[in-house]
Amino acid sequence: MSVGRVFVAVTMPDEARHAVAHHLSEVDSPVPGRPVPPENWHITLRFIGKTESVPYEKMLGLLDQADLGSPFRLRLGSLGAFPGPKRASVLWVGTETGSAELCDLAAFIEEIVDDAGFMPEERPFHPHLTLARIRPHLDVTAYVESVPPVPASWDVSDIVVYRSHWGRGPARYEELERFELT
Ligand code: 2AM
Repeated sequence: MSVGRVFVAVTMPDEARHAVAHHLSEVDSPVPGRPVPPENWHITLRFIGKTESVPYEKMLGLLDQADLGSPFRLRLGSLGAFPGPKRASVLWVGTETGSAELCDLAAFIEEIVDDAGFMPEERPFHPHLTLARIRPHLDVTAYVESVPPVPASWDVSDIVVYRSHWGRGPARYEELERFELT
């Protein structure tokens, strides 16, 4: 049985969403491309994609037993773009503090996901919060350079397994499970 399209992410409190939204609203030009609505902002640790229930349940069991490490402080930082600001398809905000912890967490979750039977992720992990998706690609160098580092921080004390629902308009992310960092 299919569980749907699944990913594991770090979420953020509403105050941090407001802080980022307010910061961006003070910039002279609008966010380029198709902005992700603030309620959908998150930092993906592992995108899994279409998922069957057997490896999914195994992954949940492994996450439940795992020591995910201690809570840590995350501070957002400067803007950037994939594959690069000159030809951007994804505009993001990076992390100033907590990057190493996010990388450790992503590597740990990768092991769990692989043990559960999913295909390994080949692409390197870059912690980022996607602000906009851009089609066709645009040069966002001027925009990225015009935005001062984002003054938002919060304590990461859990990770969330989401299911994404696509239709008309923005995606909807449904929280399926939450696992605490202790
Ligand atoms: P992104 O923010 O960099 O686009 C839900 O779609 C989350 O999974 C998004 O945060 C997205 O990252 C991430 N993701 C990673 N690989 C993906 C893929 N191939 N298709 C869709 N989303 C992907």
